[in-house]
Amino acid sequence: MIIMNYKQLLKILFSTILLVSYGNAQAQTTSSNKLNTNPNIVIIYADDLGYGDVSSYGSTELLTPNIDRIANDGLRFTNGYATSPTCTPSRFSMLSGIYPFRSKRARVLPGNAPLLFEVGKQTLPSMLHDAGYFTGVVGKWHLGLGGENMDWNAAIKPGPREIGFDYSYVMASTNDRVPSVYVKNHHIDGLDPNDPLEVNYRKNFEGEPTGKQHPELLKVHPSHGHDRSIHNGISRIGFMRGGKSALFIDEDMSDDFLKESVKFVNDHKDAPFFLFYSLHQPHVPRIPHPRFAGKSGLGPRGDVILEADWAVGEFLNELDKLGLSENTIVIFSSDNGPVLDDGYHDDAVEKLGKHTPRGGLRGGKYSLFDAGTHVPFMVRWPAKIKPGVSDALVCQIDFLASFASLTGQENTSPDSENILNALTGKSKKGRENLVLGQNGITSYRKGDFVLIPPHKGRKINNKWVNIETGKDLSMQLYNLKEDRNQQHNLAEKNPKMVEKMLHEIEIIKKRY
Ligand code: NG6
Ligand code: CA
Repeated sequence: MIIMNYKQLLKILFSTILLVSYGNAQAQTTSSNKLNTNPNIVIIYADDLGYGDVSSYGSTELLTPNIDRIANDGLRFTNGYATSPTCTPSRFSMLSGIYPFRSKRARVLPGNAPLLFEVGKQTLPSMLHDAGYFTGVVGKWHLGLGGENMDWNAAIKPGPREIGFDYSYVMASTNDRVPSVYVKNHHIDGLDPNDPLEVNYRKNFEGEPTGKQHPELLKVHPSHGHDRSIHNGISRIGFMRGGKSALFIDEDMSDDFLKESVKFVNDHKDAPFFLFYSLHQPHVPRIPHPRFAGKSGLGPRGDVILEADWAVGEFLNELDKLGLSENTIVIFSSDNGPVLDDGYHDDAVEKLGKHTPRGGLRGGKYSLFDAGTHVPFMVRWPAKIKPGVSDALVCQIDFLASFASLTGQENTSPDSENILNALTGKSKKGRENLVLGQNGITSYRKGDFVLIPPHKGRKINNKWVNIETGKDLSMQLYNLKEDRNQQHNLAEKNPKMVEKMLHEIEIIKKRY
């Protein structure tokens, strides 16, 4: 039997109390650590969705209640930008933090283009991977894959995995460009080795029908281009043969990407994760699942926006179900502005009615005018962001520097700015200036002003696309705050300001 004196007993009692309180403190640190762990980050990225295409940005003809949830529960930016009025350059700069004008190849790429990124350079996913995130991309890629003359039946690399994504499930190019397949990590998903896939952008494969020669095989007809290989009753850009078991079904694409994204968050719910959920809607061909066909009254373009909105809702519900919503940053934006006829007869023009995809801005996809790059842009993070509206100038190119700052990583890009305080609503100030466009075609936003230097080329895209390109041989300067629709060119009256802005563009161009 152990006999203790009073002092010994007191000592044991004291250490027990210490132990218990230490245990409590530990439990508290663990739970507060959980709140303090880096938030998950999800970028939901629409393809060709305009500033006026969602109801939280004023659309009344087309209602998008699920996308609006992100805006209503988070910050809705009224000055949010993609860097470029087309897909590849915008995506390139969002993921690399580098202005697209710095790369000659950062322009709409064919479906057999090699990877656009320089492997080994910092990217948004590589930075987050280094910060301990599990990183993934699901959906449209359109940033090139592999090298020159790639064999689609072997390992496809370099690609997303080589620039920082731990997992990738991507559409190889665009839904209107061959090959019509998904690439899962390094391989085409569902490919039968006995039926290899071949791709060519110059010449057709013998015996393969094209949309041009066989319009009777088509369920959707091209209005311009898009008349080559036929798959699923739709002719596309480029030629392909074989790979039949792996070809995607356009009607299922939205469900395919949603399923993959839901699986991704389930698989990685315990680690901080970064997911780039890259929607294909409302890019052409606009082929909704039958559940959504005819639902908008605006034709397929409206229907696929409703479909995208539904998918966003399902995805958000999954985050709720997993208890992840509170500490997950969800960003919703678009890679460029809207277009109606982008190459198929799909009633986008005929059934537009009173809907205004541009939301009162001038131009659209392909345009140096504002609607080309000024897009819906919302950020939700219930743990840290108070709901509201922000007029700060923000751009997708800044996710790299901003999330590097959030996660304690270094940002190596001179073009990406740390605007974390603007993105989280702590500051009303975002960037001071922004260079928009791509190699050889740029405009410059500074405060409320935008300068479009002289450019040669068509003023209207063409009779189908019918969008003002913004190109003009004279200098253009607009005050977007007072003249949202860019009707009053102030360049002639403000030569000093023009000169100063031109000089600033040169300084930015030279700094890298
Ligand atoms: C254009 C295509 C258009 C679309 C665009 C890229 C024709 C006539 N037009 O060349 O349909 O694919 O490229 O769009 O082929 S983006 O959103 O991926 O940049
Ligand atoms: Ca696009």
